Amino acid sequence: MNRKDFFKNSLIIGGASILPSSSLFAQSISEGGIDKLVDEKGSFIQQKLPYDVNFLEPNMDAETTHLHFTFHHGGAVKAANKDLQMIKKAMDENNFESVDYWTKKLSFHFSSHILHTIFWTNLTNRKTEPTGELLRRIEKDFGSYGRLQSYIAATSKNIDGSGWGILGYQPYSDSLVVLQCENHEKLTQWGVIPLLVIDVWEHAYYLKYKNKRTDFVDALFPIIDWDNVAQRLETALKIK
Ligand code: MN3
Repeated sequence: MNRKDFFKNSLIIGGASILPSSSLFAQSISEGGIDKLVDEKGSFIQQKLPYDVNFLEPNMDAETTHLHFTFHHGGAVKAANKDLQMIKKAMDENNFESVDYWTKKLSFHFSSHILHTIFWTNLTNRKTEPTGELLRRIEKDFGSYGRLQSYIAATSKNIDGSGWGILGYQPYSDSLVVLQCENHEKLTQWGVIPLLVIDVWEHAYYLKYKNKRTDFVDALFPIIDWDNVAQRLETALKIK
């Protein structure tokens, strides 16, 4: 290879290393961002909270943020690793008697890990609003930003038991959708990529808001980081 070809090939390799658009999701979850949920060995890991525990005061109090992140999110990560080990053990020992139990648990715990990770990045202490492509799609799919807010608020407040209100991008219909997720993993539509998630498990609000889930959901709207939601949509559209 002569010098000219060498540089030409290097350029192609260099270009490839920037990653085609289909790999943007892989890039965002692998390069040290908070969405990196798994280490090189395939074990689940929890990144640091992207801000101090008092960053979301007064809407979300420091003690709740600390307990929620450390014990509820952190506990799900530990449990997901155990589920994974138990599935591996069952396969190694060729004993599938209780593998369905661990498979269900893994779905529950890993979904918790995914949603909590997104949840922390969806919140901020400054006022933001949807703009650009996100706003255009909100208006196309829900009529207006106000109508989406009403829709996702009602969906979140009225979940039976524990769960999440979710705004996601559905690639199969190329549209934004609202989901009412029970626990961490139920009532999804296959393929949906979560963009904005609202945790309405009691552990998210009981210290400050007691039994008033409605007040908590209303208090979350002013601290939603719509810039983060917009970035997540941009990535989701590139994956598609
Ligand atoms: Mn939670």
